[in-house]
Amino acid sequence: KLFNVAVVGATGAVGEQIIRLLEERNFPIKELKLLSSARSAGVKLAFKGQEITVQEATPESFQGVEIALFSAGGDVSKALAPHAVKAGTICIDNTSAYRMDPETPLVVPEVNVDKINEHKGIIANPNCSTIQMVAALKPLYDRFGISKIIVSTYQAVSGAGAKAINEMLRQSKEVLEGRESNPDILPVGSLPVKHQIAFNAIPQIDKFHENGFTNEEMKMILETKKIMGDESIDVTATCVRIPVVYGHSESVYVELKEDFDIEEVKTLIANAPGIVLVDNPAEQQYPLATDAAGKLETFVGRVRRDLSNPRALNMWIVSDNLLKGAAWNAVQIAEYIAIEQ
Ligand code: 11C
Repeated sequence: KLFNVAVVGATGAVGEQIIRLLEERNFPIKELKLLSSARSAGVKLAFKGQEITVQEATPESFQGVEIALFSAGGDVSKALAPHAVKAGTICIDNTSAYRMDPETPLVVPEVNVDKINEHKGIIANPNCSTIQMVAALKPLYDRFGISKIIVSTYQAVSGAGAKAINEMLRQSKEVLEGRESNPDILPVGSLPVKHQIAFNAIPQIDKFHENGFTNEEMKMILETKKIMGDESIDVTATCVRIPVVYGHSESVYVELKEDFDIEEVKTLIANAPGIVLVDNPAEQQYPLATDAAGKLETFVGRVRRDLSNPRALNMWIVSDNLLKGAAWNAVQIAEYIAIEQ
């Protein structure tokens, strides 16, 4: 069966990757509709040797569309996804708009693919830093159970969009040339205070909640429990922006519920779907953002038993935040829907 597919946010960093993956994976498409804000409408984008003109996304855009992939920001999803659902479209939403809605499945196919069929029109794609962590921890959860996760992230500027990439590159040049650098976007475009990202580490991704955690940290905490389907897992997170373009890295401490053999843990990780174990300290081999960039998999290394808690592990998890963290996870969900129909 071939599908009428729409990409909402087609000209954005994630939209661009979605279109490339739909082409590379030879997704069964009858017609591809590319949608964006009025500002980007009229732009022509290539798909399988054809030029497709981007149209403005409106509530009427979804007539006849069977699958829509949204990545144009939470406000656009909130405004348009209900119209798409009314038109009979299955929406895969890359934004945070519906993730914690109890009616909406939050899916990482390697973890909870069975939830896809419970959708009521919308399937939410989790936050990038959450996806790679739960994908890597799932085999350990299934075998030993997990009681606690402490994660610190080292997140790429591409997570904050193309403008943040440009800002980091511009500032790096300014600093190297001894000029003053004027932060403009990071840490949060809509907040008044800005910080230099070049040659720096900023412990703020998204706005602060009253509890002292940032929104990115709260996403990691709440989404992990929902995807794993286990509210009893204690999760705490510190999310940090670093001057890397593509690929989020994470230092993860995880307490298991049962005793484990470290070699079995490594084997479980190495055999898990979508995960590559890169763990050879003798040869200085471990996951690097520069190696993960452009790849679909999640890379895990530095796997070691904790020294103070023998039931705990430490590890390093890296993945391309625009691919497994966004576009690829969404296209994977679309592939499951296509197979089911
Ligand atoms: C970042 N994780 O790296 C964010 C970007 O909820 O989908 C993704 C925001 C989201 O800044």
